[in-house]
Amino acid sequence: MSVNHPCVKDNVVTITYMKKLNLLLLFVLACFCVQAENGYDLWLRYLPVSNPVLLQQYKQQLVSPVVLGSSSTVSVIRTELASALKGLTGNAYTVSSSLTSTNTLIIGKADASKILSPLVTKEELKQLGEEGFILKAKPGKTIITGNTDVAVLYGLFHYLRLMQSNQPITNLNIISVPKLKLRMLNHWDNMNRTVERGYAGFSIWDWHRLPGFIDQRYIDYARANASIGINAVTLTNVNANALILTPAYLEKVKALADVFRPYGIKVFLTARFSAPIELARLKTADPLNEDVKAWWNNKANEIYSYIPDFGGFLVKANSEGQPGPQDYKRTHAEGANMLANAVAPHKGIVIWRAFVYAAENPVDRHKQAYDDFVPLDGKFNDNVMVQVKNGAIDFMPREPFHPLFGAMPKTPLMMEFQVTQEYLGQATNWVFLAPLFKEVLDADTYAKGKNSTVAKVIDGSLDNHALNGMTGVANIGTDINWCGHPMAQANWYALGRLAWNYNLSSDAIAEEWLRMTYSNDAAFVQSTKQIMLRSREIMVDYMNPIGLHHIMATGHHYGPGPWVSNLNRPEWNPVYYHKADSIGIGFNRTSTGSKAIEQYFPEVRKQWENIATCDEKYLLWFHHASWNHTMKSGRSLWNELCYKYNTGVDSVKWMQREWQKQQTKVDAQRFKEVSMLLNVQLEEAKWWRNACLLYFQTFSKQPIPSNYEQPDKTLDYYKSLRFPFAPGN
Ligand code: BDP
Repeated sequence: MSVNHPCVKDNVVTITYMKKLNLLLLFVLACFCVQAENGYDLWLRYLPVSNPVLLQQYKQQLVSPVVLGSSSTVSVIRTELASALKGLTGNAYTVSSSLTSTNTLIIGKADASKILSPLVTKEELKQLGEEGFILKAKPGKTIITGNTDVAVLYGLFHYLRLMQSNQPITNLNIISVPKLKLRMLNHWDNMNRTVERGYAGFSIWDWHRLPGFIDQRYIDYARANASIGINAVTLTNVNANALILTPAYLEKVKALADVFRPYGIKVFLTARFSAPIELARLKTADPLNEDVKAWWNNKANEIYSYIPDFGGFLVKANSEGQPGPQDYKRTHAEGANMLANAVAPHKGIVIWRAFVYAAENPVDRHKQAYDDFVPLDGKFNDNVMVQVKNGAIDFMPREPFHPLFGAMPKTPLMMEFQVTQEYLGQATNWVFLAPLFKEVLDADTYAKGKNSTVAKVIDGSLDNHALNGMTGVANIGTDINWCGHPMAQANWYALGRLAWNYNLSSDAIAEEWLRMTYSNDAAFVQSTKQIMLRSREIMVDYMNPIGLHHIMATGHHYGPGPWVSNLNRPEWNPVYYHKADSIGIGFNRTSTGSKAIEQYFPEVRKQWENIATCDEKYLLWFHHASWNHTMKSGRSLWNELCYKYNTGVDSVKWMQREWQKQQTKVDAQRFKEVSMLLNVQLEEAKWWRNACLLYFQTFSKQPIPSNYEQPDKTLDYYKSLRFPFAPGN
């Protein structure tokens, strides 16, 4: 339910009053249905509560709501509350702004009224910080409060979530404080509105019509983010264009920042390191050059004159052809600190990416970021965070956690996940990513003994860092349902929820998302949740089982391409990663191979370094295993590969069967869309299986066991497939 719908005009003038009314009603209903079922409303649908007992309970509590205070955020709270209550209960509530003794729902900052303060203790308020909230039931009333208006907005969304997912709202006593301070989305949006690795249409930033035209989408985007606690966004691609830093574009960025501010969202920009050369014709972008420093200082001042609460810069430097400090023989720290000095007077920060690897460097790509960054630990300014991808290669369907986590105790490390499914089926496959995110966050680095999880590294608790955060590369575009695949919205949702509280289970996240986005029907939720929870493992099976990785086709990364070996940079070729030969398959990263395993702490190393005991999820990640290597199942490696690929395909068939059972529970449009996409997913799973097994068979020289479906095309056929216009590339 977008809050500011364009209103429906009565254009039926010649018919009788009753007919007119009926028609109008139908028209409004039709509009509502179309609007409601195309996915645009995300998890903020606010559909009528169908359980009469609950509805009665809710109505009792909602008799007389009041929202205290006055700010742009308070206005947002009022509008959201009124719209949600109307949707959920069917009643139009008047949300008052002054407190009376009869108010049953009191919403506002703790200092907004003398009445609110005594209802919560000083200790509780202290615990909340700036963004935490309290939902508390007192005799005859419920309060939603926090120390800031934005905290109250978060509290409201939590309260609405309870109703949307049919939870009781009596006797509430909830204190919720975010685990991470920066909860972010990185848009890889180009200024021409294409989206790098975007599979949901074009960029939602309509640069050409900004700043004059404010698309309703910006507002609904901000609402959606606030509802899951996301409080920061970078608008532009990490492969940056310096033009975003020019006055004409800063005006546009300001317009977006103004829209987002009431929702508690700060704007960041990506900074192209060579901008002083490109925009001001300086001869150099050397971070130690005085003119360069002055240029960035002035640029920062200029940006803050437009956007006083500008978050800062996100930088990809000396990676995949991007300019950076190493072009001038300076370190990443010297580059980051120069920019950090420019934004420091304004309380801005610099987020410097650790995703670096160089074509000239013959060392295993897995090791390069660690080699570059660990020596710089302690050399970054206080307002710099280093942003590390979850794994050392690149957002694979499964990767061991990045060895940098735990290895730079003096530097706040920020987590970078990829929400857009570049390597995970793009917009045709249904894959719920919370289990992937959780697997990484829960992994133990052993940096300070047992229970030094990645989550504790990034929340700053392991090493006492004030700055901390987590980001996701956004999967959002102009598609009516925002994310391409109707089920991909769940990944945006999961990113926000886990950044708020990484202790939430994948199960809980899937359940709340399904209830709000689809239906509270218990049987539907149960079955569909199972599909979601298994979906990532299913994809690993038919795409990259047993630790295989980066065997996608070139460039667009759509579909299999394990045979690719002709790209300029060795580490861009899939053959670099699987190393299949007549003896076996897999990348030896142990002490007899690239030694990448030595970048992990000894307790972690122990889990993986012995081929006989290595967790088989990572077997081919760390070992070159022989085709006849005996797996824990008793099968040979070759037979296990055949088994995994076929299990993956069979499991997609299971997903289809389970989904078909939901037909009566789901609206027609989304049911059909998901059904069609599952058909595509099955075809793609078979394609992956057939192409990979046929190709690896040229090395193993063993048959695909006859109990499995045999490939119906030749390897040459799969090799010949081309997708020149695949999206996101
Ligand atoms: C890779 C993407 C590429 C990005 C790069 C990055 O294929 O488009 O620019 O990551 O994160 O996964 O910088």
